[in-house]
Amino acid sequence: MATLPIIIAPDPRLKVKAKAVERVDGEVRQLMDDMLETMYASNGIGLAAPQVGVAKRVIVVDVARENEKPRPLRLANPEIVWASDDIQPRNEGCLSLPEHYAEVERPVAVRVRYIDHENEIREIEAEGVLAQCIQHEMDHLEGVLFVDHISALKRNIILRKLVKSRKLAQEVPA
Ligand code: K1U
Ligand code: ZN
Repeated sequence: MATLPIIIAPDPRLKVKAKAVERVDGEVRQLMDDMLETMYASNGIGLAAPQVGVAKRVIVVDVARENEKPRPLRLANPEIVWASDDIQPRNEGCLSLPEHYAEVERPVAVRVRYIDHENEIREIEAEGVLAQCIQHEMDHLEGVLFVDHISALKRNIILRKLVKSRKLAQEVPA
């Protein structure tokens, strides 16, 4: 397994619609495992393939707390087949928008069909933080970031701050 560099916004690779995988073979399984390692190393609860520069419809999620046994989920070609009418705002972060957070409204519960790491079609029903995280990761597959759900004013403030920190990090010390 390997940890992969995470792309930080703004970056055109985060705005691309990812392509479906034909089947989950050894290469896709390796990508899923590398993404999980990258997610755990970054203290995240989810990660989507476009965040590591791979435009494939693959996401990983683990919302287990530190004191719980890990519960990794590997999902290829995820589709929402049902969403609750109940919609709630929750605070969101993103490893591609480090140190920025905002409230995003999403359905509280969803049923998701996907292909697992053994190339089997499965469905899960998720609610609360798991449902929120799966929807956030699925947005990445459409080139959508959580800042696309908030006002243009707040979005531009966050993106400008990220551009500024990238420039500062690139400055060579005198
Ligand atoms: O997509 C990503 O960059 C991962 C992102 C997932 C996510 C977090 C919060 C709400 C929805 C989706 C993160 O894991 S960012 C890290 C973070 O905010 C967090 C980490 C541990 C617990 C709770 C939040
Ligand atoms: Zn994200």
